[in-house]
Amino acid sequence: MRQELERLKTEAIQEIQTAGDSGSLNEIRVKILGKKGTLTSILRGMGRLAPEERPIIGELANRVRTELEAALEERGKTIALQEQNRRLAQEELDILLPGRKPKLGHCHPLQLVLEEIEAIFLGMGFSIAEGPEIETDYYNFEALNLPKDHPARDMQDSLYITPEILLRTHTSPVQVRTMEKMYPNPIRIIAPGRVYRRDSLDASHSPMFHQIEGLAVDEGITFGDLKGVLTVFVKKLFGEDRQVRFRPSFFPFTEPSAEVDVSCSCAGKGCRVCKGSGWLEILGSGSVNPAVLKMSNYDPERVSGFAFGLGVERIAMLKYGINDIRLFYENDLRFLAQF
Ligand code: 2NM
Repeated sequence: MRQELERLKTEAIQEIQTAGDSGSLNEIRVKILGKKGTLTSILRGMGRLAPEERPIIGELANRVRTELEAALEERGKTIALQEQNRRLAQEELDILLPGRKPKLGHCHPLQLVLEEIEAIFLGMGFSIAEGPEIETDYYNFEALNLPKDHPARDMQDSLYITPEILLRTHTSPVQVRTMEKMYPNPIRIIAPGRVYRRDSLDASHSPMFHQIEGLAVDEGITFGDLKGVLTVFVKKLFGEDRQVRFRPSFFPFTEPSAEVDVSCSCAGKGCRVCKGSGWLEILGSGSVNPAVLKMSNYDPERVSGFAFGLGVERIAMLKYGINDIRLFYENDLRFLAQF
């Protein structure tokens, strides 16, 4: 039995030291030390030994078990290290690989156009004025020479909250409020902001859109000042090579009134945007109607003024070749990321 144990030890150590991976090492452990293993089956023969031999063989068997366990542990460590080295060599982790760049946010196209227009007028000495989006009938219509029975204030076109309160249909009420506040001083302001009309959303209409209106009031202001300021504005916005055209028109709050066109980028050859006319309509304007000045306390015999209004969406659509106003409000990044 002593010999059997010694042979088992020699053979097992040999086997352990040649085991190539953790799987086969574990198989060896089970084969020798397991419940049905070689060592266990040898010890089962202890009963046949003489009583004085049992403690000696018992002690030897324990030593063999301890040595084999130590050999298994040692080989296990070596194999684990080898396996880790093999894995690391295969993985090829490139720690110098650049990271993924996060996408930077940027301005909405309407904000870009709004800021561009504001910068041009600030450069000509105008200030920015703001006012409420919920207005009274007086500021939105009455003070702008649009009395109750005027066809231009058709209930069908405005969003009323009560018979006297509505969502502003233009930013002109801001200019009326500024005239009240500034009287009797001269005024040079632009009023940007949201305005509301009772329209259904389609490719060219939205119930909410953005306007910028301008107002200058002072002694000696002429229609020539209006033409000069708006010509500079249009050329700065669309390019010095573009032509500007003033076309007679009518607004209740200005007299005389003019619509302003810019020459189309097709240079008159005719395209879909200008519908072959060679001109794009971009704003309305005029000399402030003396009745409007009078309602805000200014004396039309002492001062005069000019005013204008434009739609920010319309300008942005012309500038960037956008054919559907709804694109501004859908927050589709495939659209927004292009500006
Ligand atoms: C326009 C066209 C022409 C305008 C007039 C006034 C005010 F308050 F001075 F009377 N504000 N805005 C005006 C004039 C607006 O929009 C197409």
